Amino acid sequence: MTEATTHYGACNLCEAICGLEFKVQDGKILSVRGDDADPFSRGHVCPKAVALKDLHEDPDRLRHPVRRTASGWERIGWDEAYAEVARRLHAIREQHGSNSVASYLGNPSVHNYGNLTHGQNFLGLLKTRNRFSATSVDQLPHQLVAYWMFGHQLLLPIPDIDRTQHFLVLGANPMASNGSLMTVPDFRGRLKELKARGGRMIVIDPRRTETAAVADAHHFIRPGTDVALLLAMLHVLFADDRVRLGRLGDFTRGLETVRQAIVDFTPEAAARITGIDADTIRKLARDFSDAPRAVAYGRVGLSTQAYGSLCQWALNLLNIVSGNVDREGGAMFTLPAVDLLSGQTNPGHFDVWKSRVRGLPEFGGELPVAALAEEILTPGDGQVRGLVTVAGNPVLSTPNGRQLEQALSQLDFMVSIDFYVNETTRHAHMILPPTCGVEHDHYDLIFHHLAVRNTTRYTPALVSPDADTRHDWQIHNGLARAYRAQMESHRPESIGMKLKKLPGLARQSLRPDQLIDLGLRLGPYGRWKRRPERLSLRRLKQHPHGLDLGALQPSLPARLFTADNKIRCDVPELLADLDRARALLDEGRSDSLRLIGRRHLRSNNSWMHNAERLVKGKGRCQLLMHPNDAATRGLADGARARIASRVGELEAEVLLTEDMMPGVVSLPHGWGHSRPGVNLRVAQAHPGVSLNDLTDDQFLDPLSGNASFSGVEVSVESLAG
Ligand SMILES: Nc1nc2c(c(=O)[nH]1)N[C@H]1C(S)=C(S)[C@@H](COP(=O)(O)OP(=O)(O)OC[C@H]3O[C@@H](n4cnc5c(=O)[nH]c(N)nc54)[C@H](O)[C@@H]3O)O[C@H]1N2
Ligand SMILES: Nc1nc2c(c(=O)[nH]1)N[C@H]1C(S)=C(S)[C@@H](COP(=O)(O)OP(=O)(O)OC[C@H]3O[C@@H](n4cnc5c(=O)[nH]c(N)nc54)[C@H](O)[C@@H]3O)O[C@H]1N2
Ligand code: SF4
Ligand SMILES: [Mo]
Repeated sequence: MTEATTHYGACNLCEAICGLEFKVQDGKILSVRGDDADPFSRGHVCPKAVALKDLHEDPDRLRHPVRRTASGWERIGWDEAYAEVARRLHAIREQHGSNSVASYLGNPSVHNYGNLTHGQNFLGLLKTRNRFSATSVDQLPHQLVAYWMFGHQLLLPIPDIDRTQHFLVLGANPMASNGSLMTVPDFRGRLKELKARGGRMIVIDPRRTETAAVADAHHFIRPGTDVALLLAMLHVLFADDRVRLGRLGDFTRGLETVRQAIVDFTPEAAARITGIDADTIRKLARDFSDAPRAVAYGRVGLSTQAYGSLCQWALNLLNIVSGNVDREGGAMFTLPAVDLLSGQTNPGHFDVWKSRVRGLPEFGGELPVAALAEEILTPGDGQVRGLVTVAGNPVLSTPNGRQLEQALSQLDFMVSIDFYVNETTRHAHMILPPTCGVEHDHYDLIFHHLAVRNTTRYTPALVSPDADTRHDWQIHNGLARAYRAQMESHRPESIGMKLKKLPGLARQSLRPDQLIDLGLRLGPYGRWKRRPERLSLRRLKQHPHGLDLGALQPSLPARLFTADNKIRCDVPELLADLDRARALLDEGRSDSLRLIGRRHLRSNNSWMHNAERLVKGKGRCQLLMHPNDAATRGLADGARARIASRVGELEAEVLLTEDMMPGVVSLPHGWGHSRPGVNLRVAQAHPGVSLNDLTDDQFLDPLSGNASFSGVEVSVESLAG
């Protein structure tokens, strides 16, 4: 037995990227705790961190490639697996055209940098228009609006929470989620500091959430009506002559057009549908405008709704009109050590092609995932027959999961890069398991871009991988090699073509950490920029707790990517979409029950329910409902109810609480593990039901194609009666 050793690294489970301290002995993780010396997370952790150990030890985790056979999953070798995937997908493409193979990238692909650096090596060869990801059930409106207003889909405004005095939060619950598009380890601690310096937090949410509970004020809002609230607040700022652009005035255009376009969005009109009275709306606007430093922030509850893009636009406008963009304590932009915005990344493009069946627009080369099932189920030229999924579980996480499940079962060939046989991957013909979080090194390519301070940190692998697993990036490279061999055997390439492809191939031969080293050296704090930090990977490794690069700094207009280097407020697509929001004002309030989701600190989307320590105790998949709504339906606390929507129905226990707005019910997503063929023994013992068996693949933000999870119309009835 060797002595226990201590190691440091960042947790890659959620966007907070907390620093962790691990004790390891003989390849076994003895303990996991917060790293007090991490200058960013300051020792913060949540209960999920220890699940990194559970994940590593999980007997249900796949540790070698498997092929589905009539009698179950059969172990195969890697080379055989790569060759078969390449042969099957290539054959489908040869016969049915390039769009007949689709791909879906799930959320953890962003939390594991090898997927970002190497993911396109194979997927890029497929040259399909049918590319999907979790983006379109999440932050697509943020990226689309950033592309339109600031010129780049990744130039996202981040709340400067450490210096603001007024934090307006819509549709986010950072006390449970630990923050999103706002990498903010220790949210609770930072909020305490905000309050200690006299700042305030105001929360707008149809549920009195964990975050609302610690806010200075909370207002219920009818799901899906935030667009009216935000535009009415803007209306007030215009009407009161409170536009204070400050230095933004030099590089902001189109505000006058906006002012004229939103004149109908009065506080009175908004009050009718939001459930927030007109005086409160005026006060919300004036308090925001009076604060010396303020920032409005909206996340999943604001983007996954039928007006998601308009909401993100109106939110940015509120920050702009009050002079709070690119200013201390407002909405700022990061300057990360590996800067994806300088050169290599796609700033975005919109509606260059459309989905075949419904005509939904692409954004940045991806189509909305709500269209995936119909692309598989609808016959015709370009029908999807092959699918590659990477780190995703769309059966549980995209709208109308039952329909998608049916579609997956009809595919000619499906391969999943994943270490679990879950509700999605059980449909695959082959599963290729990558290493888990503690077995590979890591650098947060994305989350340093979204952080409330400029920081950088490299995480070495903690333990050696199992002999027969591969890193995600190695799997992508293995598939790329095999696929290229297939292409070559069908259509040999000329020497000239081969020479042309050399630079790409050279890039593929580098490991992720070598690419990060290059990115650090070339980056804004890099060795090659002659910066005092002189960052390279070697230098960064001398800081095992990470390196703080300072508070966010004003960076506009230089950092803008728009053609005229100005912030664009009068985006034609968004102005045109206002007609739809006006129709909402005219509709008035509907009396039907509206469904929303929720997150729990001990859960992480669909995939961490196989860790006993996270799921034990009372189940968490209940329907939350206001007592008045329950009384009219004859439902007592704890009763079982049938919940039905246009697309499906399910049964759940109801939990009565005044924390719900009357007329709104809530069910968490990511549950529903009782489907046959799943191999997650702990999760199957706590299965719950899937919220996305009720959400609707036809209910979207039609402008972006993002799923609308908030405000799905449902009926709830007692099962007893
Ligand atoms: N109704 C409703 N639906 C929602 C949401 C909601 O609020 N309400 N939220 C949406 C949001 S924000 C998101 S991001 C999506 C998430 O949706 P998805 O990304 O589709 O689902 P996850 O549950 O994150 O699935 C993660 C999968 O990745 C695998 N995995 C984990 N780590 C790795 C790794 O390192 N490599 C590989 N190859 N695989 C790995 C896991 O085993 C699991 O199968 O769900 C969305 N769905
Ligand atoms: N513990 C845990 N942490 C997570 C995750 C997890 O599953 N579990 N998932 C991670 C991922 S992928 C993401 S994207 C982030 C998400 O991070 P958040 O956006 O902070 O997470 P949610 O809890 O979904 O917060 C959305 C809030 O919007 C509210 N809401 C719903 N509809 C509306 C509406 O119409 N208007 C308004 N104003 N509010 C509405 C909901 O009640 C909810 O409180 O969390 C990440 N962190
Ligand atoms: S808050 Fe997120 S990053 Fe921090 S320990 Fe929990 S899961 Fe990991
Ligand atoms: Mo997400």
